[in-house]
Amino acid sequence: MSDKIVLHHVPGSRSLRTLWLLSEMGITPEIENYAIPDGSLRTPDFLARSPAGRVPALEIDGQVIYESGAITEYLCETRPEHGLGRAVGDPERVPFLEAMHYAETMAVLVANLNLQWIFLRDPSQRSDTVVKIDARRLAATMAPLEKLLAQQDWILASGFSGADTMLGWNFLATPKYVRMDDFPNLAAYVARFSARPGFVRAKELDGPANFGRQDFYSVETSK
Ligand SMILES: N[C@@H](CCC(=O)N[C@@H](CS)C(=O)NCC(=O)O)C(=O)O
Repeated sequence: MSDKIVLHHVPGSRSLRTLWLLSEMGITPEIENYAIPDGSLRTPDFLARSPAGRVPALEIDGQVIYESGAITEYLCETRPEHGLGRAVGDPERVPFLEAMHYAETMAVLVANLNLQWIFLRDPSQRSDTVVKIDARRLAATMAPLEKLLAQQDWILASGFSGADTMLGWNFLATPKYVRMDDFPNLAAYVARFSARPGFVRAKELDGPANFGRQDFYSVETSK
């Protein structure tokens, strides 16, 4: 079995969740970079690794895994010495699993907003109604986490875990669409995880994001 670990990655995208988790474990993968608009995620070679042409895909332990949540669970379960997962029977098992999936409840809203604001070739096709609704729905998913993080530093009360690498990445993306001033606990959480050596290392390896150059997108500011 090959020891090589290869992360198929788009800088700034959900594959940063995986890069960050690996960095927290002290693992530096080989990185294969792609870009969303240039068709590189739709080649037969890449589709053989990730059937919908999405990142992350991780080559590890002689197989390829796609879906950031599945990768997070796999890495935490197969490398328990890092203490970043919560196994069956752990009192935090349910909140851990909820975080894996809640992260995507939020991230699909970000993806829809990215599509509307950044990836549509013809901006006149953007729907003001849809982007307003999706930004409101995204803020609504942030509200319970804002409350939670008033009481604790990390997503799980017992400490930093894979739940943070899954959910934390979302708050690097949400400021494009939701004003973080309304979410001071989430802003403090971002500052807290940004200071972690594992995150700093992941950002060094990540490279500059190659999409979405504007800081904030809203119907009001685009008029
Ligand atoms: N649920 C998947 C979503 C993966 C996903 O959509 N990744 C985006 C980047 S953030 C992507 O590859 N987009 C390319 C595309 O939509 O063509 C996961 O969590 O891994």
